[in-house]
Amino acid sequence: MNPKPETSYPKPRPALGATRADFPILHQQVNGKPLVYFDNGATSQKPRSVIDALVHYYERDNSNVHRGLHALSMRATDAYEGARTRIAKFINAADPAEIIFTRGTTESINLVAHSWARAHLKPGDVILTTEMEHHSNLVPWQQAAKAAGATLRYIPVLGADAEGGLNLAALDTLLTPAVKLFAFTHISNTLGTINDAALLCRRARAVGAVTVIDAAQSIGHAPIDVQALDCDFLAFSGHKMCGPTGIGVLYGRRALLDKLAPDETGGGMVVTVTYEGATWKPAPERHEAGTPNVADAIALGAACDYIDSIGRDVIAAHDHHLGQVAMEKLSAVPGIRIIGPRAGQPRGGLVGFAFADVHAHDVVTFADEDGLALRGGHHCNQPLMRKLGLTSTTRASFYFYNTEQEIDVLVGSLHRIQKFFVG
Ligand code: C6P
Repeated sequence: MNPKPETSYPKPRPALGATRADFPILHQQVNGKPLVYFDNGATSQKPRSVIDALVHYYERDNSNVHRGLHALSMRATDAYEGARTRIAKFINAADPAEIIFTRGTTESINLVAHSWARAHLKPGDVILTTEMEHHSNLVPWQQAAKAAGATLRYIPVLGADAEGGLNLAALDTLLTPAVKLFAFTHISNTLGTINDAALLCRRARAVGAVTVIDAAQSIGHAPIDVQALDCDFLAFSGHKMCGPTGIGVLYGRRALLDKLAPDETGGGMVVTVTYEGATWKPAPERHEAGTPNVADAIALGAACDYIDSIGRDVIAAHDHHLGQVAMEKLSAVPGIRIIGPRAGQPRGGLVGFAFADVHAHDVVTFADEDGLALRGGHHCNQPLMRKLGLTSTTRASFYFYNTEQEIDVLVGSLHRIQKFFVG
């Protein structure tokens, strides 16, 4: 049995329901029923303060950054760089230059897979990852391994429903000095498993492997301190933490980022250009070619402020609480198979489940009639689905604005669906 992750949960705060007032989108009817938004794993909703930050920028400050000496350009540059500093604080990075703005988790991971892997991997080297990775933290490593003649290995998941999480005992044989890079998810988007990121980074460091944490599902859901985790890279998307789509972050240790060759080249990231060649600026500009996504970066800073006004430990406790309530109530639905950690075990705020006789797309379509927004499919986890003997699951994923009453709507809907299809 794996040791329990180093996670403790304070009591959930019932007043969190009051945050719903901050989210204009939540106050609507869908198919004549109050919207129950349980698709937060795919993308979170945006509070008024984040929407206002976007509007304010476009109404007052819109200009290109770094290149202008006029008032608007200087204001836009200050706000853009201010957002970088805010985000560095949000994950406790030692230096704002360690924050590279990208389009999201996928682009962040690809940046490392292209730039770091191209420079450091050789035939015989090993990239280690896990069997529970999203395609965005799997396919880039397959491509990098193929290009370098390296091998990609996977830490297995334990149990018929992957209820045992990662098989940490396998680390003893898999995590050898041949492993040059270890990429793993913090929270699984399909299982809800919370991996002990600090432990995994410690183990990787002992063999000299560089670590990449996919924090797509944990950012904005739990406190993240990159210095305490002692990771080399951490990737996340703004849209899953109350921020806009189209903006994300690659955190990297400054020493690594400054040595990394840029993946994209062009304006803004060069010091000198001649007809023969060019030289690169240090991080972060070195990795941000072209006009950046200024407005969304600024709004991501506003999302950090909003989330910290609630408290990420409070959000983690609420996620855990709703996860446990959902586990208990969904277990009573006839014919349901729940994947991921068992009741009582740590789990992120999501529950994935399947019915033997009802396809996930039918579940989602029927639930939509009840105002529920769920997600059905393979969740960009095809190899894991295959391993579990499934083609798809339905997923309900929560955030701090969700309530226990909404879980009752889900349970009622599932009973109705089960009765309709199975009788
Ligand atoms: N998961 C989900 O519904 P992007 O698309 O770049 O913002 O995030 C990619 C990604 C990477 N890793 C994990 C663990 C993720 O969950 C995601 C996005 C969404 O689960 C869309 S498939």
